[in-house]
Amino acid sequence: MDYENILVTIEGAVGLVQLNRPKVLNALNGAVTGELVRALQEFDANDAVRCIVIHGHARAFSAGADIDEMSKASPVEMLRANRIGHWDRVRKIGKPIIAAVSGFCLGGGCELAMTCDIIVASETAQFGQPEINIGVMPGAGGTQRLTRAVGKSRAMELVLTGKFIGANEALARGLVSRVVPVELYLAEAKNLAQEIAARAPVAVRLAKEAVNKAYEMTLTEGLEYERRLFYFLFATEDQKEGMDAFVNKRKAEWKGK
Ligand code: CO8
Repeated sequence: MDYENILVTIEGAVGLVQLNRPKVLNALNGAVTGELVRALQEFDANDAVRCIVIHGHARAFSAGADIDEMSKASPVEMLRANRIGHWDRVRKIGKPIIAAVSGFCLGGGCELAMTCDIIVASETAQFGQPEINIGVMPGAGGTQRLTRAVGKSRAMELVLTGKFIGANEALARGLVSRVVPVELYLAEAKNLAQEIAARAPVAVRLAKEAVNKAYEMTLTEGLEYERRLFYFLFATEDQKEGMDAFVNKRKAEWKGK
């Protein structure tokens, strides 16, 4: 795998992608986003990988889209490059993705983290949508996902002023699932990923899908959708195995089918 802007490794059943442009705080240019999507799609197709972690460095998860690269772009160039289309591809990855966030997590970086399924943050993490300060606005989901996460009033304040919130406020408002000291955030995310990776793979994939549907469906539609996926899981060998293992007080051996 020939990547220049990210580092890709596999530990156990966890695929790791590190954004690797530390000098510019992991600013997301076209090359990074293209490589990131390719790595995620390769992990999604690799049966040995059951959960994915995206991280940056202690100082920055990512400070957002690469402003240098965008600064002279015309609308037609933006449309043709369709960088934001990459985010749709991240959203379509079937395996769970954890964002391990430390330091700056801003603009497109915050939008990337919010596109992931779980955010584990270090105490130093700062989240924000500062696009307003450079004459634009969030374009890759910030107005929608941040609003759903923290509520309209606080999201409006953050989007309209470009100010950041810290890890503890992000935790209190449900934007992140846990906050740990900076020296532990990556290990914490990896441990959580290993825990998820140890669960029945098809059930994990469908459970992720169902939780994400909660943002897109009415309650009645969502409940029906969930019920169909639940019934479907009774067609898997892992359902038989999981329940038999429970009844016979032994550890389940998942087959992923
Ligand atoms: N793009 C390009 N370079 C950046 C970016 C960025 N987003 N952020 C930081 N850098 C560079 C700086 O230019 C600097 O480079 P150099 O050393 O060559 O001067 C280096 O990173 C270090 O940055 P600072 O010296 O500024 O470090 P500070 O600690 O003083 O400040 C900040 C850190 C507060 C994070 C500051 O760098 C900053 O405000 N950065 C810009 C944040 C921002 O506005 N982000 C939003 C960008 S727009 C966006 O994300 C739109 C998304 C839409 C779709 C996404 C598709 C991919």
